[in-house]
Amino acid sequence: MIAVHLGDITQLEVDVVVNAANPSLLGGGGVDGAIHRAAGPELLEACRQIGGCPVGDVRATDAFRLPAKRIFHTVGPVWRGGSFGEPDLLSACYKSCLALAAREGQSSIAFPAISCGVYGYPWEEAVPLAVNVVKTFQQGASALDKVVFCCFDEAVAALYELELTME
Ligand code: AR6
Repeated sequence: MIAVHLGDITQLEVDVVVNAANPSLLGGGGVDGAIHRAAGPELLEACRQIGGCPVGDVRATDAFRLPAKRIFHTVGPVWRGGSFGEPDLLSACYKSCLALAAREGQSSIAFPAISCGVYGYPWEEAVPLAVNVVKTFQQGASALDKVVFCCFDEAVAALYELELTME
């Protein structure tokens, strides 16, 4: 199933919480800052040991003080107008998180609206892209039976709901 949740991703009781990180993995503002604050300082140490992550890829850590089991740190593209490969890179974020969750045998995952804050990706474009990638992934077999789109903004949540009702 695919669900939409309006609220704070750090509170969700899912197997995997996805973080919208930057290539250093050393924390920042937005959802990244909220996840680091809620998980505690051990998260920064775990991220430091990983040593970074390219745009479109994912790195996993424990979730420390979050109710989740794992945090998947993915790095979305910075929006530069849309003709610099941004859609492919944003798709790659969702795909790499879903594939890793499947490899780990996780059954639930929550995504924030990757790149839609500081990185400036228009959410009107990012939301349909995210929904399409997840729907396509769910046509294959995996243990992942719940995907949550978690957002802070009612308009973004409403667009997710709308996209989910469309074929
Ligand atoms: N729960 C759910 N969604 C949230 C939360 C939360 N606690 N906090 C923010 N959002 P952003 P980006 C939403 O800026 O655009 C960081 O500094 C927010 O409303 O967090 O990928 C990193 O270190 C927005 O819709 O991520 C990078 O440098 C969405 O999460 C950079 O920001 C993503 O906004 C990444 O920028």
